[in-house]
Amino acid sequence: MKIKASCILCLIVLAGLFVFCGCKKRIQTEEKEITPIIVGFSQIGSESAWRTCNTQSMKEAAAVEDIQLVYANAEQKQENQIKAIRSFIVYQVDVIVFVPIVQDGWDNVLREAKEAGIPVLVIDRSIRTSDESLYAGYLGSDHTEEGRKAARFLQRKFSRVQRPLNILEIRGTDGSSAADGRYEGFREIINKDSRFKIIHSESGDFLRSRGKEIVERILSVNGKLQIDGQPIDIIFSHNDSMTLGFLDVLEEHRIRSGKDVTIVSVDAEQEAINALKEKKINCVVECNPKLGPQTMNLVKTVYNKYEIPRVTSVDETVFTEYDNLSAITPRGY
Ligand code: GYE
Repeated sequence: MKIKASCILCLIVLAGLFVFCGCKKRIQTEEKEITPIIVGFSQIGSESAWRTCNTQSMKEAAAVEDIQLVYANAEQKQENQIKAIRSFIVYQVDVIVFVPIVQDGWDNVLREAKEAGIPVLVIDRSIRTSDESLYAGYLGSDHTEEGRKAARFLQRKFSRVQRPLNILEIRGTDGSSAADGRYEGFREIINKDSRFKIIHSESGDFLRSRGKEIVERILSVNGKLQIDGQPIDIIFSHNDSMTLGFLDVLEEHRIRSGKDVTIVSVDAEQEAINALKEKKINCVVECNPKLGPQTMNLVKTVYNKYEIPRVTSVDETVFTEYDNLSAITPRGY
């Protein structure tokens, strides 16, 4: 008999919840027993180091706050996330937190959560809905601004250059707010400057392997880092995993990344910061994965039936080749 992987995942989530709810921990205090808050957390998967750090931050922050986190890994599939959210509703968790893999397609399941009276927090990636009352609030980065920051660095770097500058863009997961925001913000600035031309844009799904494959293919088809005879001057990659995937490929072809080709990446994981220090990357736009502590604060607020802001933002910076890089504190992932 053929059992679908998604069914197995659902069963695991349900079984986990069953065991979990059955042994819901009670904390004794001097006056009374406190039942911990139960949070159902639907995570996208583990496509990047950023994501692994994000999951870890959530688990650690929940443990610090004595919040019981029921974690479901959707293995990069929206349908698995919808199933996980439905199981959280069945088991009446107190709060649902989820990272939407893509922006659209959540209204039905969110309506079910609302009817069940369970508040929902959207974190990291945002959603598109016609009914904002379907979730309590969003916590995460401004991905459009990250795209703008990447473009502003290029304007600064090439402020005295008059020749045309060709860009290869490697996008993250299409339909996700992270990739769509970076795509739009980048163009908003770049398109106003006639020197810059995006000659090729392709999705690498935020995966290290795909970043590598895309650049390998361009090199094997064209023999050089060029497309249809046009040299690639700049690579804008939507995350560090994809960037780190192609850095070695460039080296193998004796292309000096950071010199022969300018590299702009997003996230700021330690390995990318090291490459920035070695001048193999020119700019890294920070995107902070450590959302756990802020998420748990919002969880407690909505659990206690207080309102939270529609959007809670995260502090982020940009690291460039012009900065004092020795001052960067260890990234922790
Ligand atoms: O940039 C990438 C991850 O959603 C902001 O997802 C996040 C992105 C992050 O896989 O590395």
